[in-house]
Formats: sequence, structure tokens, C-alpha cells
Amino acid sequence: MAEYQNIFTQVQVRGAPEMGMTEGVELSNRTKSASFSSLAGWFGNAQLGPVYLGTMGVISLVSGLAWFMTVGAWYWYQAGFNPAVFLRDLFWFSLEPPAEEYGLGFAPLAEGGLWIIASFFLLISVCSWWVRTYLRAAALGMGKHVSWAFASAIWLFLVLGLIRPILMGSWSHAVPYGIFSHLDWTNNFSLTYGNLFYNPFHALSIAFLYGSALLFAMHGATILAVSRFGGDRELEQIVDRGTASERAALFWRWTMGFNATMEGIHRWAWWFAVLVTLTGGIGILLTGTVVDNWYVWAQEHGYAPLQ
Ligand code: 07D
Ligand code: 07D
Repeated sequence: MAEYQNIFTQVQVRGAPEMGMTEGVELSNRTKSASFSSLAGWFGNAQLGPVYLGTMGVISLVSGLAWFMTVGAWYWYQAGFNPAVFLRDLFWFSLEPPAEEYGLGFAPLAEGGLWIIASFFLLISVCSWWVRTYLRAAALGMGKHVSWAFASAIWLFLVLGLIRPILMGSWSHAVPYGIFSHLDWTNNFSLTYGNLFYNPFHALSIAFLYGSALLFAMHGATILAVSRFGGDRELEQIVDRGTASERAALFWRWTMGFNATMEGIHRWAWWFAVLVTLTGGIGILLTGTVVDNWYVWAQEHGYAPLQ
């Protein structure tokens, strides 16, 4: 029965919880218990916990909460301390960075000072979570691929909210904290700098974003299609005749002439995802610092027609 398990026919086996290894790990940072959830089991592993918190986990959660509560307190103020208005207008409230004239200095709390304080906590939270991914991987003797991929997302995040505003000489260039206000910011950014579609790094970022979705769909579909032969278990580098992996590879060679390998497909996925935010960060960094108007830039470089 268990032989034929796949994502649609999961059998949830319950035994004593698997607590993980005990040799050479800091047990004091690991919670002592675990529980089970059928709901979690439908989407992944039914066991919840134990979890490592450690110094970095505590710093990250506490500072993340400080950012969240600071933004929330500002929304509460914007709602006039009215719970109904708070809920009704939740997506439209916004904690904005200081105006241009404050430069990189501090500003009165209600005029961007609170944004600076909140940003400080968000920075600490995101960076300490990165350290946590690195330390947990090291403790398990793993490569640091997850940390470096996350670092690529953090690169774009830092360019948007820290590096570019510093280069521009004012926090006013950073992103506000609000659901729709950050979309307005994104739209205005494109308009201010002459249409981001003519920024080749935005184009690269989009190609890798679309490519990531395509690769993910191809890989997910391929593995599900051979899960009846055990392909979902990915236990060995199986290329033997008739195995799940050989069929999966042959499918693509027969369909488009080329096939990735069992390991290589994950490198394709890693690079495509990492390059979305890596190229994106470069594109944002150049905007307003090196290039003032992407449409004019594109005309000068034969990328847009001269009118
Ligand atoms: C599914 C993993 C789970 C993560 C989630 C996000 C918060 C913030 C808190 C206001 C895929 C949790 C969100 C904790 C809320 C407060 C106090 C990841 C998954 C579910 N955006 N953006 C969203 C962020 C930028 C853009 C949604 C963050 C740039 C567009 C969510 C950042 C630009 C659209 C969100 C960030 C930009 C969105 C869903 C940081 C250019 C949408 C995100 C820190 C890149 C979509 C209403 C999602 C939407 C959306 C969060 C930056 C553009 C609120 C945290 C400045 C065009 N963004 N965003 O699922 O529905 O990500 O907006 O850099 O259409 Mg954004
Ligand atoms: C933001 C990385 C940082 C996030 C981190 C996460 C928390 C929450 C909580 C888990 C997303 C921190 C998380 C704090 C934790 C919980 C609960 C990743 C981020 C570290 N664009 N555009 C992109 C398209 C236009 C604009 C990228 C398409 C218009 C701007 C992407 C179109 C205008 C920026 C992309 C389109 C415009 C972008 C983002 C189409 C607006 C950016 C990639 C079809 C009118 C960003 C170079 C990403 C960028 C960006 C797609 C149109 C503006 C490929 C498909 C012309 C200002 N756009 N865009 O992964 O890098 O983001 O640009 O029209 O800054 Mg765009």
C-alpha cells in the first residue's frame, strides 16, 4: 500500500515523533515536544516540531514583531482608534518614509520618524533570519544553497529600502509600509523614471520570474507523472533502464530534444529563482542613480525607436 503513495493517495502513518539527531547539536535551543496535524499531513509532513529557536530566532521574531506592531500602531492612529475603520481601511493605511527635505536624517515621529524606527526593526529581523538559515544548515552538515538564494531576495529588499535611498541621499525614496501604498509606490517609480519596461534588468527579472514558474510547473508535473514508479522519492541518481528518472528524462528528450539531469534540474531552478531578484536589484539600483529616464536611455541605445 505504502508503495503506491503519492500526493493524492497519502497514508498518514503515526508513530512516536521523530525528534531528529541528538549528537553534536545544541539541544538546549530545540523545543522538547512535537505534535501531529492531519491538515499539515495533507500538504506535507504531519509532524509539527520540534523547532529550533536559538538566539537568532528570538532576535528575528522579536524585532519582526516590533516592526509589525509599530506599523499596526500607526494604522490604529490613522483609523482614529476606531476598530471598524481599522478593519474597513486596513489595506489603504500606510506608514510613509520622511519627506525629501529630511534627507538621511531623523524626522519627527509622525512625519516619517516612525517609518525609520520600523525599518530598523525589519532590517534586524530579516538579517537575523538569514543568519538562522545559515546556522541551521551548518548544524545539519548541509550546503548553504537556501541561505544564498534567500540572500538574493534580501539583496533586492536592501536595494529598495536601504542602499538606493542612501545613494539618492534621502529616505523619501524608500518603499512605504502599506498594502496598496506599496503598489502605488511601484507604479510611481516606473512613471518617474520613464517606464521601467525599458530597463533591461527589469526585463531580465521578468524573464527569470516567468522562467521560474515554467520550470517549477515542468519539474512538478514531471515528478508527479513518474511518482507511480517511485519518482517522487528521489532516493538515488537513478538512470537505470525503466526507472522513474529514466522515463522522466526521456519524456523531455523525446519532447524537446534535451533533458536536464536529476541534479541539474534543481540547479536550473535555483539559478532561475536567484536571478529574478539579483537582476531586479541591479535594475533598481541603477534607476535614478545612473539612469534618470529609461525610455530616453533605451532610445539612445537603440532599444526604443527614436520619434
Ligand atoms: C506567497 C510567501 C508568503 C509571504 C507573504 C507576504 C507581509 C506584509 C504587513 C503591511 C510571494 C506577507 C506580507 C508580512 C504585510 C504590513 C504591515 C510570497 C509568498 C504572503 N512586497 N507587491 C504583495 C511585500 C515589493 C508588488 C503581497 C513585501 C516591491 C505587486 C504582499 C515586500 C515591489 C504586488 C507583498 C514587498 C512590489 C505585490 C503578496 C518587501 C516590486 C501584488 C506577496 C519586504 C517587487 C501583491 C496587494 C506574495 C498584492 C503584492 C509583500 C516589496 C510589488 C502584501 C513583504 C516594493 C505588484 N506584496 N512589492 O505573495 O496582492 O509574495 O498586493 O520587500 O500584486 Mg509587494
Ligand atoms: C520584493 C524581495 C524582497 C523580499 C524579502 C522578503 C517579509 C515578510 C512574513 C512570511 C519580489 C521579506 C519578507 C518581511 C515575512 C511572512 C508572513 C521579491 C522581493 C526579502 N513587472 N517592477 C519587478 C513585472 C511593471 C516595478 C520584479 C511584470 C510596470 C518596480 C518582477 C510586469 C511597473 C519593481 C516584475 C511588470 C513596474 C518591479 C520583482 C508586467 C509598475 C521592482 C521580482 C507584465 C506600473 C522589482 C527591477 C520579485 C524589480 C520589479 C514583474 C510591470 C514597476 C520580475 C511581470 C511597468 C518598481 N517587476 N513593473 O521577485 O526588481 O519581487 O525591478 O506588466 O523593484 Mg515590475
